[in-house]
Amino acid sequence: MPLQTDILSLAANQARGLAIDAVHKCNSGHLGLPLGCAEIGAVLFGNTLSYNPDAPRWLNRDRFVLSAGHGSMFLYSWLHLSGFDLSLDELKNFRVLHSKTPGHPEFHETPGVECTTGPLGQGVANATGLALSIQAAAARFNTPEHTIFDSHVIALAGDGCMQEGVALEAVSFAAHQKLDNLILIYDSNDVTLDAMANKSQGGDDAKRFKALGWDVQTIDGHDLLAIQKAINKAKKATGKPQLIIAKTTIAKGIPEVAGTAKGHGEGGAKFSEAARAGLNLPADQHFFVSDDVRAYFADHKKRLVRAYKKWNKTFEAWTAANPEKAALLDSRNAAPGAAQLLEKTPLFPACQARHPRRRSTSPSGRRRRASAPHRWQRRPLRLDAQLHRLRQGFRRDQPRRPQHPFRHSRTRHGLHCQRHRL
Ligand SMILES: Cc1ncc(C[n+]2csc(CCOP(=O)(O)OP(=O)(O)O)c2C)c(N)n1
Ligand SMILES: [Mg+2]
Repeated sequence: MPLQTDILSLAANQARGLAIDAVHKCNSGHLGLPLGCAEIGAVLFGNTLSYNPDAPRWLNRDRFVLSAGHGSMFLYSWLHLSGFDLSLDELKNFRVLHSKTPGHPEFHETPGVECTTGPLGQGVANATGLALSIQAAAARFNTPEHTIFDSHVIALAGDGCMQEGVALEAVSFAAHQKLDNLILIYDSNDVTLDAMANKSQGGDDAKRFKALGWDVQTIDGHDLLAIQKAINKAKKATGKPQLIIAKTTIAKGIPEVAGTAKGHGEGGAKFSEAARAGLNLPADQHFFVSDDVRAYFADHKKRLVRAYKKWNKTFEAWTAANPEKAALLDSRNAAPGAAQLLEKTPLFPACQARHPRRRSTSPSGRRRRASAPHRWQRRPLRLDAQLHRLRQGFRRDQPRRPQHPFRHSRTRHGLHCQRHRL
Protein backbone atom coordinates (compact mmCIF):
# COMPACT_ATOMS: atom_id res chain seq x y z
CA MET A 1 0.00 0.00 0.00
CA PRO A 2 1.38 3.49 -0.83
CA LEU A 3 2.56 5.30 2.24
CA GLN A 4 0.38 8.19 3.44
CA THR A 5 3.28 10.27 4.70
CA ASP A 6 1.30 13.34 5.83
CA ILE A 7 -0.95 11.53 8.23
CA LEU A 8 1.81 9.20 9.41
CA SER A 9 4.11 12.16 10.25
CA LEU A 10 1.24 13.62 12.23
CA ALA A 11 0.75 10.27 13.98
CA ALA A 12 4.49 10.11 14.75
CA ASN A 13 4.35 13.50 16.49
CA GLN A 14 1.23 12.53 18.41
CA ALA A 15 2.94 9.30 19.52
CA ARG A 16 5.83 11.51 20.69
CA GLY A 17 3.27 13.56 22.63
CA LEU A 18 1.82 10.45 24.30
CA ALA A 19 5.30 9.41 25.43
CA ILE A 20 6.16 12.90 26.70
CA ASP A 21 2.87 13.15 28.62
CA ALA A 22 3.12 9.66 30.14
CA VAL A 23 6.74 10.10 31.25
CA HIS A 24 6.05 13.62 32.51
CA LYS A 25 2.99 12.44 34.46
CA CYS A 26 4.82 9.73 36.38
CA ASN A 27 8.11 11.59 36.40
CA SER A 28 9.93 8.44 35.36
CA GLY A 29 10.70 6.46 32.24
CA HIS A 30 12.58 6.79 29.00
CA LEU A 31 11.77 9.38 26.36
CA GLY A 32 14.75 8.95 24.05
CA LEU A 33 13.64 5.90 22.10
CA PRO A 34 9.90 6.67 21.76
CA LEU A 35 10.79 10.09 20.35
CA GLY A 36 13.75 8.96 18.27
CA CYS A 37 11.91 6.03 16.71
CA ALA A 38 8.48 7.63 16.22
CA GLU A 39 8.69 7.46 12.41
CA ILE A 40 9.76 3.80 12.59
CA GLY A 41 6.68 3.11 14.74
CA ALA A 42 4.42 4.96 12.30
CA VAL A 43 5.61 2.88 9.34
CA LEU A 44 5.52 -0.42 11.23
CA PHE A 45 2.12 -0.10 12.89
CA GLY A 46 0.56 2.13 10.25
CA ASN A 47 1.74 0.29 7.17
CA THR A 48 4.05 -2.70 7.07
CA LEU A 49 3.30 -4.99 10.02
CA SER A 50 0.65 -7.65 9.57
CA TYR A 51 -1.53 -8.00 12.69
CA ASN A 52 -5.10 -7.90 13.93
CA PRO A 53 -5.67 -5.79 17.06
CA ASP A 54 -8.83 -7.83 17.81
CA ALA A 55 -6.92 -11.13 17.64
CA PRO A 56 -3.53 -10.32 19.17
CA ARG A 57 -2.50 -14.00 19.29
CA TRP A 58 -3.39 -14.73 15.64
CA LEU A 59 -1.15 -17.59 14.49
CA ASN A 60 0.22 -15.90 11.39
CA ARG A 61 0.73 -12.38 12.76
CA ASP A 62 4.02 -10.58 12.36
CA ARG A 63 5.72 -10.47 15.76
CA PHE A 64 7.14 -7.16 16.90
CA VAL A 65 9.72 -7.38 19.70
CA LEU A 66 10.97 -4.24 21.44
CA SER A 67 14.37 -5.49 22.52
CA ALA A 68 15.25 -2.07 23.93
CA GLY A 69 12.50 -2.54 26.53
CA HIS A 70 13.34 0.69 28.36
CA GLY A 71 11.60 2.49 25.46
CA SER A 72 8.31 0.84 26.42
CA MET A 73 6.23 3.98 25.82
CA PHE A 74 7.10 3.54 22.14
CA LEU A 75 5.29 0.21 22.11
CA TYR A 76 2.37 1.31 24.29
CA SER A 77 1.69 4.41 22.16
CA TRP A 78 1.64 2.46 18.92
CA LEU A 79 -0.44 -0.39 20.36
CA HIS A 80 -2.93 2.21 21.57
CA LEU A 81 -3.06 4.04 18.23
CA SER A 82 -3.41 0.77 16.29
CA GLY A 83 -6.51 -0.24 18.23
CA PHE A 84 -5.22 -2.92 20.59
CA ASP A 85 -7.03 -3.24 23.91
CA LEU A 86 -4.86 -0.61 25.55
CA SER A 87 -6.87 2.45 26.49
CA LEU A 88 -5.71 6.02 26.90
CA ASP A 89 -6.27 5.54 30.65
CA GLU A 90 -3.72 2.73 30.62
CA LEU A 91 -1.22 5.10 29.00
CA LYS A 92 -2.02 7.60 31.76
CA ASN A 93 -1.22 4.82 34.25
CA PHE A 94 2.25 4.29 32.81
CA ARG A 95 4.51 2.63 35.39
CA VAL A 96 1.68 2.27 37.93
CA LEU A 97 1.63 -1.10 39.70
CA HIS A 98 -0.83 -3.56 38.10
CA SER A 99 -1.43 -1.35 35.08
CA LYS A 100 -1.07 -2.81 31.60
CA THR A 101 1.79 -0.38 31.02
CA PRO A 102 4.67 -1.44 33.25
CA GLY A 103 8.05 0.29 33.00
CA HIS A 104 9.32 -2.46 30.73
CA PRO A 105 7.03 -4.53 28.50
CA GLU A 106 5.85 -7.78 30.03
CA PHE A 107 4.34 -10.69 28.14
CA HIS A 108 0.87 -11.68 29.54
CA GLU A 109 0.28 -8.12 30.74
CA THR A 110 -0.48 -6.21 27.59
CA PRO A 111 -2.13 -7.38 24.37
CA GLY A 112 0.37 -6.95 21.54
CA VAL A 113 3.46 -7.39 23.73
CA GLU A 114 5.16 -10.52 22.41
CA CYS A 115 8.05 -10.79 24.87
CA THR A 116 9.10 -9.52 28.25
CA THR A 117 12.07 -7.27 27.59
CA GLY A 118 14.29 -4.89 29.51
CA PRO A 119 17.57 -6.72 29.95
CA LEU A 120 19.32 -5.42 26.86
CA GLY A 121 19.97 -7.85 24.02
CA GLN A 122 17.49 -10.39 25.28
CA GLY A 123 14.83 -9.33 22.77
CA VAL A 124 17.20 -10.04 19.89
CA ALA A 125 17.54 -13.60 21.18
CA ASN A 126 13.79 -13.91 21.73
CA ALA A 127 13.13 -12.65 18.21
CA THR A 128 15.57 -15.19 16.82
CA GLY A 129 13.74 -17.95 18.67
CA LEU A 130 10.40 -16.74 17.36
CA ALA A 131 11.72 -16.59 13.80
CA LEU A 132 13.09 -20.10 14.13
CA SER A 133 9.80 -21.47 15.46
CA ILE A 134 7.83 -19.83 12.64
CA GLN A 135 10.15 -21.41 10.10
CA ALA A 136 9.85 -24.78 11.83
CA ALA A 137 6.04 -24.48 11.77
CA ALA A 138 6.13 -23.45 8.09
CA ALA A 139 8.26 -26.49 7.23
CA ARG A 140 5.97 -28.82 9.13
CA PHE A 141 2.53 -27.47 8.26
CA ASN A 142 2.61 -25.53 4.96
CA THR A 143 1.68 -27.57 1.89
CA PRO A 144 2.18 -26.86 -1.82
CA GLU A 145 -1.51 -25.85 -1.94
CA HIS A 146 -1.77 -23.83 1.25
CA THR A 147 0.60 -21.46 3.03
CA ILE A 148 -0.53 -20.90 6.58
CA PHE A 149 2.77 -19.78 8.13
CA ASP A 150 4.69 -16.99 6.39
CA SER A 151 4.96 -14.22 8.96
CA HIS A 152 7.97 -12.12 9.96
CA VAL A 153 9.59 -11.18 13.23
CA ILE A 154 10.70 -7.58 13.53
CA ALA A 155 12.84 -6.57 16.48
CA LEU A 156 13.87 -3.05 17.42
CA ALA A 157 17.17 -2.94 19.26
CA GLY A 158 19.44 -0.14 20.44
CA ASP A 159 23.16 0.32 20.87
CA GLY A 160 22.97 -1.32 24.29
CA CYS A 161 21.39 -4.47 22.82
CA MET A 162 24.14 -4.67 20.24
CA GLN A 163 26.76 -4.67 22.98
CA GLU A 164 25.31 -7.71 24.73
CA GLY A 165 26.76 -11.17 24.27
CA VAL A 166 23.30 -12.76 24.20
CA ALA A 167 22.38 -10.69 21.14
CA LEU A 168 25.60 -11.53 19.32
CA GLU A 169 25.18 -15.25 19.90
CA ALA A 170 21.63 -15.07 18.56
CA VAL A 171 22.68 -12.97 15.58
CA SER A 172 25.30 -15.53 14.63
CA PHE A 173 22.83 -18.40 15.07
CA ALA A 174 20.19 -16.60 12.96
CA ALA A 175 22.64 -16.23 10.08
CA HIS A 176 23.73 -19.85 10.34
CA GLN A 177 20.10 -20.98 10.21
CA LYS A 178 19.34 -18.53 7.34
CA LEU A 179 16.40 -17.04 9.22
CA ASP A 180 15.20 -14.79 6.42
CA ASN A 181 11.96 -14.03 8.27
CA LEU A 182 13.92 -12.12 10.93
CA ILE A 183 14.30 -8.36 10.53
CA LEU A 184 16.37 -6.48 13.06
CA ILE A 185 16.00 -2.71 13.11
CA TYR A 186 18.95 -1.13 14.89
CA ASP A 187 18.11 2.23 16.47
CA SER A 188 21.57 3.65 15.91
CA ASN A 189 21.47 6.99 17.74
CA ASP A 190 25.07 7.24 18.96
CA VAL A 191 23.96 7.47 22.60
CA THR A 192 23.87 4.83 25.30
CA LEU A 193 22.20 6.00 28.48
CA ASP A 194 24.50 8.54 30.10
CA ALA A 195 27.22 8.94 27.49
CA MET A 196 27.83 9.10 23.79
CA ALA A 197 28.10 5.60 22.36
CA ASN A 198 31.66 6.06 21.11
CA LYS A 199 32.84 5.98 24.74
CA SER A 200 31.89 2.32 25.00
CA GLN A 201 31.61 0.87 21.51
CA GLY A 202 33.20 1.07 18.10
CA GLY A 203 33.70 -1.00 15.00
CA ASP A 204 31.66 -1.24 11.83
CA ASP A 205 28.31 -2.89 12.51
CA ALA A 206 27.37 -3.20 8.85
CA LYS A 207 30.58 -5.09 8.08
CA ARG A 208 30.25 -7.23 11.20
CA PHE A 209 26.72 -8.36 10.31
CA LYS A 210 27.60 -8.90 6.65
CA ALA A 211 30.54 -11.06 7.68
CA LEU A 212 28.22 -13.18 9.79
CA GLY A 213 25.83 -13.69 6.87
CA TRP A 214 23.21 -10.94 7.18
CA ASP A 215 21.88 -8.58 4.54
CA VAL A 216 22.38 -4.99 5.70
CA GLN A 217 20.71 -1.71 4.76
CA THR A 218 21.48 1.68 6.32
CA ILE A 219 18.78 4.35 6.30
CA ASP A 220 17.72 7.68 7.77
CA GLY A 221 15.44 6.51 10.59
CA HIS A 222 13.23 9.61 10.32
CA ASP A 223 12.49 9.25 6.60
CA LEU A 224 9.12 7.49 6.39
CA LEU A 225 9.55 6.41 2.76
CA ALA A 226 13.07 5.09 3.34
CA ILE A 227 11.85 3.09 6.33
CA GLN A 228 8.97 1.59 4.35
CA LYS A 229 11.20 0.76 1.39
CA ALA A 230 13.79 -0.91 3.62
CA ILE A 231 11.23 -3.02 5.50
CA ASN A 232 9.48 -4.11 2.32
CA LYS A 233 12.82 -5.06 0.76
CA ALA A 234 13.73 -7.00 3.90
CA LYS A 235 10.39 -8.81 3.88
CA LYS A 236 10.93 -9.94 0.30
CA ALA A 237 14.54 -11.05 0.76
CA THR A 238 15.32 -14.74 1.03
CA GLY A 239 18.17 -16.79 2.42
CA LYS A 240 19.54 -14.34 5.01
CA PRO A 241 18.34 -12.48 8.11
CA GLN A 242 17.96 -8.76 7.57
CA LEU A 243 19.52 -5.85 9.43
CA ILE A 244 18.28 -2.30 8.97
CA ILE A 245 20.58 0.24 10.58
CA ALA A 246 18.34 3.25 11.19
CA LYS A 247 20.28 6.40 12.00
CA THR A 248 18.12 8.37 14.42
CA THR A 249 18.30 11.36 16.75
CA ILE A 250 17.54 10.32 20.30
CA ALA A 251 14.70 12.35 21.91
CA LYS A 252 13.87 14.08 18.62
CA GLY A 253 11.22 16.69 19.41
CA ILE A 254 12.79 18.06 22.60
CA PRO A 255 15.52 20.35 21.24
CA GLU A 256 17.13 20.89 24.67
CA VAL A 257 18.16 17.23 24.93
CA ALA A 258 17.79 15.76 21.40
CA GLY A 259 20.89 13.97 20.14
CA THR A 260 22.53 13.97 23.57
CA ALA A 261 22.85 11.50 26.44
CA LYS A 262 20.41 13.67 28.43
CA GLY A 263 17.73 12.56 25.99
CA HIS A 264 17.85 8.91 27.06
CA GLY A 265 15.66 9.02 30.19
CA GLU A 266 13.12 11.40 31.67
CA GLY A 267 15.54 14.36 31.58
CA GLY A 268 13.62 15.98 28.72
CA ALA A 269 10.27 15.83 30.51
CA LYS A 270 10.83 19.19 32.18
CA PHE A 271 10.77 20.80 28.73
CA SER A 272 7.52 19.07 27.88
CA GLU A 273 5.30 22.13 27.39
CA ALA A 274 7.67 23.79 24.91
CA ALA A 275 8.26 20.46 23.18
CA ARG A 276 4.52 19.85 22.83
CA ALA A 277 4.13 23.28 21.20
CA GLY A 278 6.98 22.46 18.79
CA LEU A 279 5.20 19.26 17.86
CA ASN A 280 1.94 21.15 17.18
CA LEU A 281 0.13 19.49 20.06
CA PRO A 282 -2.62 21.49 21.78
CA ALA A 283 -1.41 23.11 25.02
CA ASP A 284 -4.66 22.42 26.86
CA GLN A 285 -5.08 18.77 25.91
CA HIS A 286 -2.58 16.20 27.13
CA PHE A 287 -2.53 12.64 25.79
CA PHE A 288 -3.85 14.11 22.55
CA VAL A 289 -4.76 12.07 19.47
CA SER A 290 -6.46 13.91 16.59
CA ASP A 291 -9.59 12.65 14.84
CA ASP A 292 -7.82 12.25 11.51
CA VAL A 293 -5.11 10.06 13.06
CA ARG A 294 -7.81 7.96 14.76
CA ALA A 295 -9.63 7.70 11.40
CA TYR A 296 -6.45 6.61 9.59
CA PHE A 297 -5.82 3.80 12.06
CA ALA A 298 -9.49 2.75 12.00
CA ASP A 299 -9.23 2.41 8.20
CA HIS A 300 -5.91 0.65 8.46
CA LYS A 301 -7.46 -1.81 10.90
CA LYS A 302 -10.13 -2.65 8.30
CA ARG A 303 -7.38 -3.51 5.80
CA LEU A 304 -5.62 -5.66 8.38
CA VAL A 305 -8.82 -7.48 9.32
CA ARG A 306 -9.54 -8.17 5.63
CA ALA A 307 -6.13 -9.85 5.30
CA TYR A 308 -6.78 -11.77 8.52
CA LYS A 309 -10.13 -13.05 7.19
CA LYS A 310 -8.51 -14.08 3.92
CA TRP A 311 -5.94 -16.06 5.90
CA ASN A 312 -8.75 -17.68 7.91
CA LYS A 313 -10.33 -18.95 4.67
CA THR A 314 -6.99 -20.47 3.63
CA PHE A 315 -6.69 -21.97 7.09
CA GLU A 316 -10.14 -23.57 6.85
CA ALA A 317 -9.31 -25.06 3.43
CA TRP A 318 -5.97 -26.31 4.78
CA THR A 319 -7.72 -27.89 7.81
CA ALA A 320 -10.20 -29.71 5.55
CA ALA A 321 -7.45 -30.95 3.24
CA ASN A 322 -4.97 -31.93 5.98
CA PRO A 323 -6.84 -33.35 9.00
CA GLU A 324 -3.73 -35.03 10.45
CA LYS A 325 -1.62 -31.90 10.28
CA ALA A 326 -4.56 -29.90 11.67
CA ALA A 327 -4.88 -32.32 14.62
CA LEU A 328 -1.15 -32.02 15.27
CA LEU A 329 -1.31 -28.23 15.20
CA ASP A 330 -4.36 -28.32 17.46
CA SER A 331 -2.56 -30.52 19.96
CA ARG A 332 -0.55 -27.46 21.03
CA ASN A 333 -3.65 -26.44 22.98
CA ALA A 334 -3.21 -29.53 25.13
CA ALA A 335 0.35 -28.56 26.00
CA PRO A 336 0.68 -27.22 29.54
CA GLY A 337 0.54 -23.44 29.85
CA ALA A 338 2.51 -21.20 32.18
CA ALA A 339 0.12 -21.81 35.11
CA GLN A 340 0.36 -25.61 34.86
CA LEU A 341 4.12 -25.51 34.47
CA LEU A 342 4.41 -23.41 37.60
CA GLU A 343 2.22 -25.89 39.48
CA LYS A 344 4.73 -28.57 38.58
CA THR A 345 7.69 -26.54 39.80
CA PRO A 346 8.89 -28.31 42.95
CA LEU A 347 9.74 -26.41 46.09
CA PHE A 348 13.34 -27.31 46.70
CA PRO A 349 14.58 -27.86 50.23
CA ALA A 350 16.62 -24.67 50.01
CA CYS A 351 13.39 -22.71 49.54
CA GLN A 352 11.93 -24.15 52.72
CA ALA A 353 15.08 -23.75 54.75
CA ARG A 354 15.13 -21.30 57.61
CA HIS A 355 17.31 -18.33 57.13
CA PRO A 356 20.08 -18.36 59.68
CA ARG A 357 20.63 -14.98 61.23
CA ARG A 358 23.58 -14.10 63.29
CA ARG A 359 22.43 -12.68 66.60
CA SER A 360 24.46 -10.11 68.32
CA THR A 361 25.06 -10.90 71.95
CA SER A 362 26.07 -7.34 72.79
CA PRO A 363 23.79 -5.31 75.11
CA SER A 364 22.74 -3.05 72.20
CA GLY A 365 21.91 -6.14 70.06
CA ARG A 366 19.73 -7.53 72.86
CA ARG A 367 17.97 -4.16 73.16
CA ARG A 368 17.28 -4.09 69.40
CA ARG A 369 15.79 -7.59 69.52
CA ALA A 370 13.62 -6.68 72.47
CA SER A 371 12.25 -3.57 70.75
CA ALA A 372 11.31 -5.33 67.47
CA PRO A 373 11.01 -9.07 68.13
CA HIS A 374 9.12 -9.77 64.86
CA ARG A 375 12.19 -8.77 62.83
CA TRP A 376 14.19 -11.50 64.47
CA GLN A 377 11.77 -14.36 63.99
CA ARG A 378 13.03 -17.00 61.66
CA ARG A 379 11.12 -16.98 58.40
CA PRO A 380 11.32 -19.06 55.21
CA LEU A 381 13.42 -17.66 52.42
CA ARG A 382 11.75 -15.08 50.23
CA LEU A 383 11.86 -17.29 47.11
CA ASP A 384 9.29 -19.63 48.61
CA ALA A 385 6.78 -16.83 49.14
CA GLN A 386 7.48 -15.36 45.73
CA LEU A 387 6.87 -18.64 43.95
CA HIS A 388 3.58 -18.87 45.81
CA ARG A 389 2.58 -15.36 44.71
CA LEU A 390 3.60 -16.12 41.14
CA ARG A 391 1.31 -19.12 41.15
CA GLN A 392 -1.50 -17.06 42.65
CA GLY A 393 -1.02 -14.50 39.90
CA PHE A 394 -1.65 -17.10 37.23
CA ARG A 395 -4.65 -18.51 39.08
CA ARG A 396 -6.61 -15.28 39.11
CA ASP A 397 -9.30 -14.96 36.47
CA GLN A 398 -8.29 -11.43 35.70
CA PRO A 399 -4.78 -11.36 34.26
CA ARG A 400 -3.25 -9.30 37.04
CA ARG A 401 0.46 -9.06 36.92
CA PRO A 402 2.12 -12.22 38.23
CA GLN A 403 4.84 -11.21 40.61
CA HIS A 404 8.26 -11.66 39.13
CA PRO A 405 10.53 -13.64 41.44
CA PHE A 406 13.20 -10.93 41.19
CA ARG A 407 10.93 -7.91 41.37
CA HIS A 408 11.85 -6.99 44.93
CA SER A 409 14.79 -4.74 45.25
CA ARG A 410 16.09 -6.27 48.45
CA THR A 411 16.13 -9.85 49.60
CA ARG A 412 16.55 -11.07 53.16
CA HIS A 413 20.24 -11.30 52.33
CA GLY A 414 20.31 -7.61 51.60
CA LEU A 415 21.13 -8.17 47.94
CA HIS A 416 19.85 -5.64 45.44
CA CYS A 417 18.34 -7.05 42.29
CA GLN A 418 19.71 -5.71 39.04
CA ARG A 419 16.40 -6.10 37.26
CA HIS A 420 14.80 -3.55 39.55
CA ARG A 421 17.20 -0.94 38.30
CA LEU A 422 16.82 -1.53 34.55
C1 LIG B 1 21.74 -6.20 30.31
C2 LIG B 1 21.44 -4.79 30.73
N1 LIG B 1 22.42 -4.01 31.23
C3 LIG B 1 22.15 -2.74 31.59
C4 LIG B 1 20.88 -2.24 31.46
C5 LIG B 1 20.58 -0.81 31.91
N2 LIG B 1 20.31 0.03 30.75
C6 LIG B 1 19.05 0.36 30.39
S1 LIG B 1 19.00 1.29 29.00
C7 LIG B 1 20.69 1.32 28.90
C8 LIG B 1 21.38 2.04 27.78
C9 LIG B 1 21.03 1.44 26.51
O1 LIG B 1 21.56 2.17 25.47
P1 LIG B 1 20.76 2.18 24.10
O2 LIG B 1 20.31 0.82 23.77
O3 LIG B 1 21.63 2.87 23.11
O4 LIG B 1 19.48 3.03 24.42
P2 LIG B 1 19.25 4.59 24.15
O5 LIG B 1 20.09 5.34 25.14
O6 LIG B 1 19.66 4.85 22.76
O7 LIG B 1 17.78 4.74 24.40
C10 LIG B 1 21.26 0.58 29.92
C11 LIG B 1 22.72 0.40 30.09
C12 LIG B 1 19.89 -3.08 30.95
N3 LIG B 1 18.63 -2.67 30.75
N4 LIG B 1 20.18 -4.35 30.58
MG1 LIG C 1 21.40 4.33 21.71
